[in-house]
Amino acid sequence: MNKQILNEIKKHKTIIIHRHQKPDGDALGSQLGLKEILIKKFPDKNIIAVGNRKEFDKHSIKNIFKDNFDKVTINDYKGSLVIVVDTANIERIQGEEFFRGETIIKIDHHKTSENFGNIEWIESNTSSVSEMIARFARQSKMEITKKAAEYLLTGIITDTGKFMFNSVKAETFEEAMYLSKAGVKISKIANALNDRNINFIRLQGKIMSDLNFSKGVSYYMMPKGLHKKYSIDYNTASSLIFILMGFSEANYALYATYDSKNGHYKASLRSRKKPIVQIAEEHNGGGHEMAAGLKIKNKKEFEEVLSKLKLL
Ligand SMILES: [Mn+2]
Repeated sequence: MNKQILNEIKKHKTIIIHRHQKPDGDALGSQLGLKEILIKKFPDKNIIAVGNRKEFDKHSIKNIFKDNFDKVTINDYKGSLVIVVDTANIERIQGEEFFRGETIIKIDHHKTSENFGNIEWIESNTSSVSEMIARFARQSKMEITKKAAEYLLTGIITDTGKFMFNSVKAETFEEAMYLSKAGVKISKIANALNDRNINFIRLQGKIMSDLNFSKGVSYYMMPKGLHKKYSIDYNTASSLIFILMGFSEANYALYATYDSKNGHYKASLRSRKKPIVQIAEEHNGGGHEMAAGLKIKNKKEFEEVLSKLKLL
């Protein structure tokens, strides 16, 4: 797979890298890390990263990923290679012109998947796409600059819950070791990710005291607009499921916040026991075996998902 991808990279003058909307550390880490590595190896190529900083300017990862994104025109796509990272389905791709690429490569680690690439490299057992990119660069003997290493390591750290998730293997540490040898300061990443204000802590406290717990399932449906009372933006508010899994009796968690832009509840599922991805798939979602996302219409559907979890 490495060789095939490297050949495509060599063949194309313009390489356009896409990732998913509302990016997390892994989406940005793999996108911008790959861009850095390719610029270093192929200085004459036109390497473009699609997106904008607005998508994550309220998220602590903005402290790590400081690059501006590139302007891209329809002309750029002519004869180009498009690489889409960390994105399982077309709907989630940031940048709707991606399909105009001459060749499309998908690099992903999600379990649920929709085919859209001419070449698809999917490792659903690997911790992060950042880990895949690090291995690809290392095995292809491409130099990983300090900046690229910092990006990729941030991707690995965020997608593995700081090396605590099931997806962490010896290979994850192996790549982390190579990346840290490039001179990355772990404390810099830690400080950047710990950028939390008092409002954020207070909202966490509210969720901790109001969450429900029964039969091993921890669950919470945030009242519409509650996060605004704490001056916390929607994207941050919708990412707090870790609070529900923050105690040992919680085998499963279901967390939902109202997405007023799209008119539905955005929900997350987590498990410490049995896979839950199939439940997410039954409710307009998908993801990983033990961590998945879904869309829920109303309270009734929330209760439906909840009863499925309690029956596991
Ligand atoms: Mn990922």
